[in-house]
Amino acid sequence: MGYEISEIVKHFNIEGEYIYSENYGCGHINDTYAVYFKRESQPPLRYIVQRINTEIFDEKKLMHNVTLVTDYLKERITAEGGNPERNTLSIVKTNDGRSYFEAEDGSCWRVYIFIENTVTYQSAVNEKVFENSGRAFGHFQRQLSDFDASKLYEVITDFHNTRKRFEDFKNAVKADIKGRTTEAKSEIGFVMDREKYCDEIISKLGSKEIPLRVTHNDTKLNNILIDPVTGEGICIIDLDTVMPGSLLYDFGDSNRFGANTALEDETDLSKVSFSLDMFRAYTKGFISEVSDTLTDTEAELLPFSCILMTFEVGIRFLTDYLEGDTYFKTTHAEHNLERARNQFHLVKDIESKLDEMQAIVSDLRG
Ligand code: ADP
Ligand code: GN1
Ligand code: MG
Repeated sequence: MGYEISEIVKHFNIEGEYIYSENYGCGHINDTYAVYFKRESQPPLRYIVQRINTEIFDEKKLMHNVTLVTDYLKERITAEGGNPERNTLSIVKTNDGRSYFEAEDGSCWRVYIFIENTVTYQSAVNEKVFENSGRAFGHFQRQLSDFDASKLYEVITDFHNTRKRFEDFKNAVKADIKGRTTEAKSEIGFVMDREKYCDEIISKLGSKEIPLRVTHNDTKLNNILIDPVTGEGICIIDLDTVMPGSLLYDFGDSNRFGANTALEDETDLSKVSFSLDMFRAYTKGFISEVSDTLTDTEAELLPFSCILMTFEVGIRFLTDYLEGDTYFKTTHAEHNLERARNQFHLVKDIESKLDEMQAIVSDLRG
């Protein structure tokens, strides 16, 4: 590390005196710290300090988007009678009024107000919490329904273009730069056998059979802050990938993560399955917020979206494994391969449950 958090935070408009910082959260992309500050005759205050992953993001475009989205959401939240300080992220500006700071070594930093008295879960602890997360992501979708998407940069091109992800994967197999294809033979075969999935949603967006909306695009359960007492969703965070997309991406990705009966990197695959009870809970919460605008074609594709998003992330983990683990944070050499195996196991389970999932959707839509 060529930087000291105590030095970085001096460039931001933060009240109080630096005490200490600690690594925070379980995100796969940015480096996140909770940083504590002492104030006169008041309790200490903490902030979220993040080193932006500039391998993945253009910091300028990223923070342009996050600023626009949070400003917009604050207005909406105020109009709804919510709390704009707690119900969306608040960017702490630098001393010269910018949304991020670029250090001499080229690292880029941003600071958010720490939203206290909330928790993030790494798995769905109960159906109520997961239903509430569905409601919160559905509500987020509604809040952004009138947002002018043309103002946003596409910060990661083709983020949920599964066809493009598949082509990148095939190139990685062909190049085999780390000599890892032998180890991943059966997973590679799994992906090749399911190529047909790739175009299902992207082609319907292209033909306008399903509407393009402004979506979150990374709706994991740990990207929502939850009230630990009531279990209600307080704030949708990780707004880095808010871009035009399909509501199906958000729905499918939440279930990929939260309806998995195990963690995303569980290696004991006998623990990995798709919980229909969790799926029902999430769907109930989500539909309660989006039912006015959800089209019949979208509704029909809700179950399939869970397959597609699980398949897509599995492809991304596998591609990253083949390319030498340059994208997702990993803790050990096989980590991405293990994650891919886990996701593909889940894909198979969802495939066997599609009819039941469709019946749940029909039941909840009434
Ligand atoms: P990444 O992009 O790496 O996933 P996130 O922005 O999701 O990073 O942040 C990682 C974790 O930090 C979150 O899962 C959450 O636990 C915590 N976190 C992020 N922002 C805040 C905030 N404003 N207040 C409290 N906790 C936060
Ligand atoms: C990353 O940033 P984080 O950890 O919330 C990734 C998602 C993947 C997810 C898999 C910008 O999410 O697309 O679905 O890991 N985010 C980005 O856990 O690539
Ligand atoms: Mg995150």
